[in-house]
Amino acid sequence: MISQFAWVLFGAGALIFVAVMLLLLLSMRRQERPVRPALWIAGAGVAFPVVLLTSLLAWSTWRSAQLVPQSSHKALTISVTAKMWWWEVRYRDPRSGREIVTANEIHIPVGTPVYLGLNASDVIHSLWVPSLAGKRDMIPGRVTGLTLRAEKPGVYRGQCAEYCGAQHAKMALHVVASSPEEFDAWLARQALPARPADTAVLAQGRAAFLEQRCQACHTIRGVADGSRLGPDLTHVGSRLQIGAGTLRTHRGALAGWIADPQAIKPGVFMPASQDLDGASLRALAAYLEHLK
Ligand code: HEC
Ligand SMILES: [Cu+2]
Repeated sequence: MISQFAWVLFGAGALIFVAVMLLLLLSMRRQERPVRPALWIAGAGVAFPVVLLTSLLAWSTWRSAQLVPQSSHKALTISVTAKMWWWEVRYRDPRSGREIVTANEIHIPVGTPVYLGLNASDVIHSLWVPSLAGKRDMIPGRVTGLTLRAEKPGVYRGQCAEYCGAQHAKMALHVVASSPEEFDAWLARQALPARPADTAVLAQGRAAFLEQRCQACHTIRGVADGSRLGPDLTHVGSRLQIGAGTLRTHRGALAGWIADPQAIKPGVFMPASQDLDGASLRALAAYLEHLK
């Protein structure tokens, strides 16, 4: 639709340009005046542009009103909050009505329109998933919206498209489109509290999480609820990447991130845990990886 727009406006502009050039050529070759100047000015100088520009304006206004059918009506609604430098994603659990919070990954069912309510909590960001939709700014204190629809299952990468500080480049996200059944199963798993730590190593990892006071910023539902300064980690092991599209989720990446997030995303609002001993760090990484 946007390309149709561009072509119509470009075509009309090109026609006018060619016509003016032809008239210019004619006027240079002929000396006598075939039309009275007053008529010429009123006709070609006033009436012609008024009629043409008004109709183009009317047409483009009418078309742009159809451009974004922004409605949450009957569509699945997901809210996305942009933060420096990650994305908080919230769903409403259809069973319990409770909120499900995740990060940096938007799961959607294919073939249905999905309405994203967009907001930002610090500076202006912009959501851009090039394969699915245009950009939409995310502005603190204001809710904007964007309707997405994926026709094919797959993983679509998105990126913050409005400069928002040091780690703007490492503020990516993934839209995961799957069949409605798979989506429902995913949502049901996300609604569950964190998996229990049922081995000695996992229990050691969970203990390290609490000892290091990670819960000051992170929630693991069922373990430590509350803070939302950092991404919800209840199901962090199920996500494709950590650090907003920076590292693939696996034990090694988690350990590296926890030991020194500043080396991976300098300036990030998470302190390094350099006083963790090796065994506890490994256990903590294993514990987080197991939170599927
Ligand atoms: C001062 C707040 C704060 C503390 C304390 C903190 N974090 Fe974080 N953490 C963050 C923020 C903010 C992010 C998001 C960074 C980004 O991607 O830009 C983050 C990201 C993460 C991620 C990646 C999550 C994802 O989905 O991308 C993991 C894993 C993590 N933290 C684990 C921990 C662990 C384990 C501890 C304790 C040793 C800890 N954090 C302590 C603020 C904190
Ligand atoms: Cu940005």
